[in-house]
Amino acid sequence: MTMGLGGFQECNQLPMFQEFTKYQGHVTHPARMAEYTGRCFDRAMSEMGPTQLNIPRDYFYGEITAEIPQPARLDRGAGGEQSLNEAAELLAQAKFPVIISGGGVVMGDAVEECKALAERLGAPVVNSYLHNDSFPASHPLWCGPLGYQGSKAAMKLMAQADVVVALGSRLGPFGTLPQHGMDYWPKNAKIIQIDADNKMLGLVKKISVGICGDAKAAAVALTQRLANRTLACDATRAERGDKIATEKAAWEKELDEWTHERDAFSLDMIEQNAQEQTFNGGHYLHPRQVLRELEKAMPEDVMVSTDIGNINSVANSYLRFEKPRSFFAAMSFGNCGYAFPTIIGAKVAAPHRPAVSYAGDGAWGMSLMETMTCVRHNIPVTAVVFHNRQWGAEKKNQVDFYNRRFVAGELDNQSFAEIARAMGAEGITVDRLEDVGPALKKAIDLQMNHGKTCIIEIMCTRELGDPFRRDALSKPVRFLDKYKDYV
Ligand SMILES: Cc1ncc(C[n+]2csc(CCOP(=O)(O)OP(=O)(O)O)c2C)c(N)n1
Repeated sequence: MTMGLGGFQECNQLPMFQEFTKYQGHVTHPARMAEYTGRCFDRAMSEMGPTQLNIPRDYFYGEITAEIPQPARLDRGAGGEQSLNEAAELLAQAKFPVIISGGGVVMGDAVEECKALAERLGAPVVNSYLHNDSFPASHPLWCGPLGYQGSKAAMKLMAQADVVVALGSRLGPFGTLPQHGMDYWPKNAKIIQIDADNKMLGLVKKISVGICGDAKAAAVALTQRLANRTLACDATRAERGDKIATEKAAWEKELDEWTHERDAFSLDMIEQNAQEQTFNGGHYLHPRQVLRELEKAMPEDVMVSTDIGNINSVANSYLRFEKPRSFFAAMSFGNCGYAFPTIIGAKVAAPHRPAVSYAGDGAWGMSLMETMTCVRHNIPVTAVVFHNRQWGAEKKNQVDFYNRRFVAGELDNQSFAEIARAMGAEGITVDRLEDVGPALKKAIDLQMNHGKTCIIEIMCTRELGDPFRRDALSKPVRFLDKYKDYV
């Protein structure tokens, strides 16, 4: 009633949220409350994103008689006949097909159907960026994630593809840009893209066939079309299987041996760390070694959320899952402070599953107060904090593009384990490699059998992995004399 008159906390909310929502329902009359509420839920499902229901405050009170709308859910189906037939034809001729299993496979419960298609083709399956739970890691055809800090095996196999099936994937830039010095995207390959949102088809990468459909139904339709035919790739199934196994073994070996970053800055940091006082007689640990130990100690059926930061990005190579809805990454939102609240939400939704969040110490500073939420509301989770005493991802840009002129990159923190204990949770500080796995196991036991939240802070070296977007930054150009000394 008083809108526009400058009341307490008044602001125009609809334009604020417009950019982040797929639909905004503004209730214009109390009698339409149920209708708008139902529509917001329906649109969130059909548009696959958040919607906003805006209720003027005075409509919170009073009585109405309304029909409660039934949820309306889209039956998307497999896609158009013609595009499915064209895709099947391309696949029948393919000599080295590769499948990208994307977020649509997770959202559409399509892992089994993706598996059936992959097995019919004998095709390697790579996860799209940060959708590491879109295909079981124990499957012989699984090759790991594409893109930023992803699997070299996935990228090397991708580079050989003559036909690519992007199943439920936007093919976003982070998952297709060059990585590990490899420009792996197969420029001459025919791309079949399947997405439930037609606006994603051909948006980032040029495609040969676009299928607007449900990932599960489309995978079934393609597998059916290929079931009783001889495919060009049938003859090389065993040979391609060997290639997949060889590339995967080579990547695992490389990861085992990759205990330090290999650039000049990291070497300097290793030296500096050696000179630094060690922690309680322990050591600062290299992030890659820590991530490998955590991977080995992960419990079955785990849910993991990751934050935004350098170590969290490197974690991509070490996070493997057996079933969907297990990995919750910040994706292209890229917001620091994301992982901990997210895993708290996941734990509430699935209390029977172990829940683990990863965060750097900077991002942890943005979210650690939620430890009290866990304690107060009995939501036991496990948080791993990579305590490298810096805003690493930002520093990496200052190393690569600003000649190591660090601006506000250092974080000399207090003990996060002690802060956790002060908030009523358990806290463990890890400064020896052999303690990483046991610390995680102990924290999971506390979570699952004693209802306790535990924060594990792991003392890490200041070494830094590859940056987010080499393509998005360039060296500064200095025009003024006073800046000439700065390269
Ligand atoms: C809310 C928010 N603020 C700032 C950033 C920019 N940012 C991206 S990564 C990063 C550094 C993260 O540092 P830390 O959590 O300590 O992890 P590290 O990089 O050292 O592993 C920052 C500040 C962001 N993505 N989100």
